[in-house]
Amino acid sequence: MMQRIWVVVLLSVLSLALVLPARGADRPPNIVLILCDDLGWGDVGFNGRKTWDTPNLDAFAKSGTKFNRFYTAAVVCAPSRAALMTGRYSIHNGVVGNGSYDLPASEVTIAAALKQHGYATGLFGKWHAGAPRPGTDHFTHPMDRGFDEFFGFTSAVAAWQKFPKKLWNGREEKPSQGYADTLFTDHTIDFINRHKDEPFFVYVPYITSHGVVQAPEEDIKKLEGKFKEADTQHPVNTIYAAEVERLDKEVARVLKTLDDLKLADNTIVIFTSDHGATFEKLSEYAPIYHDSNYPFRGQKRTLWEGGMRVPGVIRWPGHVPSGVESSDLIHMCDLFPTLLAAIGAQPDPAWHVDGRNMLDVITGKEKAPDRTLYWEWDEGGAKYLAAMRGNLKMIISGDNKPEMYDVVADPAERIDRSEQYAKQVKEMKAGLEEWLSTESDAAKQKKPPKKAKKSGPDQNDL
Ligand SMILES: [Ca+2]
Repeated sequence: MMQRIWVVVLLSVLSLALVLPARGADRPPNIVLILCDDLGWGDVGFNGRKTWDTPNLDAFAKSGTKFNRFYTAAVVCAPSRAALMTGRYSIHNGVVGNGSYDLPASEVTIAAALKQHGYATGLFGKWHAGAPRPGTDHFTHPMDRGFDEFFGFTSAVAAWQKFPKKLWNGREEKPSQGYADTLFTDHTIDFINRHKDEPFFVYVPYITSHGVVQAPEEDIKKLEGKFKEADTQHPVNTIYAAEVERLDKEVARVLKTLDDLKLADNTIVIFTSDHGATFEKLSEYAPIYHDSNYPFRGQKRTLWEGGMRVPGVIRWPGHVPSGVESSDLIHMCDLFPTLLAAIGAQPDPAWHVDGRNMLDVITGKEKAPDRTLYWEWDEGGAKYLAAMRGNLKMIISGDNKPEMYDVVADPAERIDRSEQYAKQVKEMKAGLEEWLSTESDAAKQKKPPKKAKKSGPDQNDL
């Protein structure tokens, strides 16, 4: 009898050991998710930028793994952010464009999921996960979507301003003074300080380098005369560079806070962008001058690599290898299940998360699984479809026939190999059609396009 009791006790201890994640730390890791806005692949030193400096980001990239094939889920703000928040493809979560209605209430965000596991959650920056729903003139509030705290923008158009006159602070919009990204960092630091003794998730969607080209004077001054300018009174190329240098300093402040509080070793930090740089008028064409998506073809609102491949770094000391570059294919939707796996949890099957748990991939234990990923972009007259498997990407732009590129050998997508890979084109096309047939009712319910106005924000600039 005594022996049986001991066996039961031993088994209980063993099963408890299996349930508890093996981390060496006495609590699950904190998560800091930094998302930039329209920041191009080539805008950062760790991806080859030499005409301005991002020393802190470069050091950060070396302290973790730099993912060279990190793909966004969508090529404008709202659907990219909605997919990041839900781990679901746009055609499933309903936010397929900036003109789509806000993220449906039935969708579960990563913040809400982490909250279920005892995380304090904060968002400091730009929310923007769709347009206001019919009968309302306001956006879904992040504090209704799993965030305990919020400071920043809900609206995309308001977030064009780098020196906003007002910002949301919790449930209230209040007068604001100062550079938005600096204010977001201030609030992030304050949040981390207040929650240092419990697991926290902080989402920091900075607004660099989207919107009106503006930067703090000291950062512009430092770069004065460095770039050719059409208008020396309004040197947009210099200001754009200054924005990114300022971003570098803001990220450094967040990282320093983790160091000072001795939290860095138990914190996962992710740095990425919502999609590639824009070559449109709102940015005053500075990203064209700087070739911000170099070496890729295309820009925001296209499914060329310049629209969808984004800077991607993950740091988690002792877990994610440091000083390493990875060619594993990571999709933005993977972050949701991967982060849950990192805390020893998993998404509820009822949430139908599309992303894959890539914990063993980001920790360098396994190579990325063989799978085909899909993209759709259809808004404002532009239409693209894409599928990707390994090095091969099939793209259908507008009514053109499918093209096939080896995006590793030919990252600028210049050599169409659709004839050479005719079999794969056929397979990917069939896969795409099957994928598109899974479109949700929410995704089909698009907001009617606004009539063109002579002045005021243009939908195409969001
Ligand atoms: Ca954006």
